[in-house]
Amino acid sequence: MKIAIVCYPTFGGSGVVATELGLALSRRGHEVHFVTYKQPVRLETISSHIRFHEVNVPEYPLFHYQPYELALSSKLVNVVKNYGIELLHVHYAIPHAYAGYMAKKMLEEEGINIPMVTTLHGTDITLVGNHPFYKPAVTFSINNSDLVTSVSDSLKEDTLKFFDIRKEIEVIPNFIDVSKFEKKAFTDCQRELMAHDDEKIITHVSNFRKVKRVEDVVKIFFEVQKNLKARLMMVGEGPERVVAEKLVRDLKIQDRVLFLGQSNEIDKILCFSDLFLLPSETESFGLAALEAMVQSVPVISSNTGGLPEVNVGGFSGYLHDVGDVDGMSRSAISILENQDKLMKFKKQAREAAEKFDINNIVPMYEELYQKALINA
Ligand code: GMT
Repeated sequence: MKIAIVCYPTFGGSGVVATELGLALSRRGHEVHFVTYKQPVRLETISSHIRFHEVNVPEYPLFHYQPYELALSSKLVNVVKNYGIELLHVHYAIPHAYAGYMAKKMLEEEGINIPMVTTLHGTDITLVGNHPFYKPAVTFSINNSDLVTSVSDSLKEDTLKFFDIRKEIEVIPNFIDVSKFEKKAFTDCQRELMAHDDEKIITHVSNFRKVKRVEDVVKIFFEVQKNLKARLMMVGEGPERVVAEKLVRDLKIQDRVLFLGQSNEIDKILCFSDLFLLPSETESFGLAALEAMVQSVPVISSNTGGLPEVNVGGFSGYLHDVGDVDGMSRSAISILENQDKLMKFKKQAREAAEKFDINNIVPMYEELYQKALINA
């Protein structure tokens, strides 16, 4: 099948999922065309089955805001026509579902009927899409997609709660390539560069937005390091990084906390981590938690949104109410201070991640595409 995937190319979870899906589909013989404004960060391999089409928005003095949706929908029309694309798969409703719908309509004028699948990822529904500025357009583009998926049951419920949706929403969870982590391929894990043998390594990875509650991460770590020797790795970039850095200085724990910025080596960092913290305000799925779990890193998270569908309480880690820093600190200490318990949770975290193996999930998308083509 020839599929065009529209996604954000940056470090966000939706872009990562879209890119990994495209790569997996190409390995299964499909031809995948990525259409976005920059080469997606995880799109390292270009092959005859993978193409990248850059969307350019020329500057013009009249434009206060660059009309990206217009450029994207025009690009989609050209890519569909020039490469014989059979299906559009747009990730993140804003503005991709809207632009995809416009492309679909323009193509219809030329006698080309192309089905569009929209995958909802989280903030496009819970934080941004729900805003009155966007809500009518988001509702319209979801209702006018041929098929709609969400990455968790919780996100499906939120979508039905916040929007007037007439469409069926199919839940297809995010996934991970378990085989990639089968053997400890990272012999160069180099834990010793980061911490001494008697220190535990705690990690947080995010885009450092308010919703991630990075101050809670620092506060939890502050409590943990009072009880045992530990270091905190803060990975990612975003507006809340300065806030977290200030708190670290105020608490005088600079020598134990490392801010690593955006990294292409997340696998390597997780490889030597003992515990992962994700105390988010809301999280439709929590791909970062799954990426930790597959590397046998237990997770302390909030119990919000789709997180309980990923992090199994008392098994792969612990979940607490949003903002319950004391509870999260106690759970973190209870895992880290007891080596047997840590080993047990590490094994269990990996076990819980296996349910989301890529080989279980990608065929669900293929089936959905077939359904879309039949109904088109
Ligand atoms: O976490 C973010 O703010 C980025 C956002 C995105 O679109 O990249 O992440 C959302 O989609 C991910 C992939 O499906 C999910 O794993 C994240 O939980 C979700 N983020 C939120 O719901 C806050």
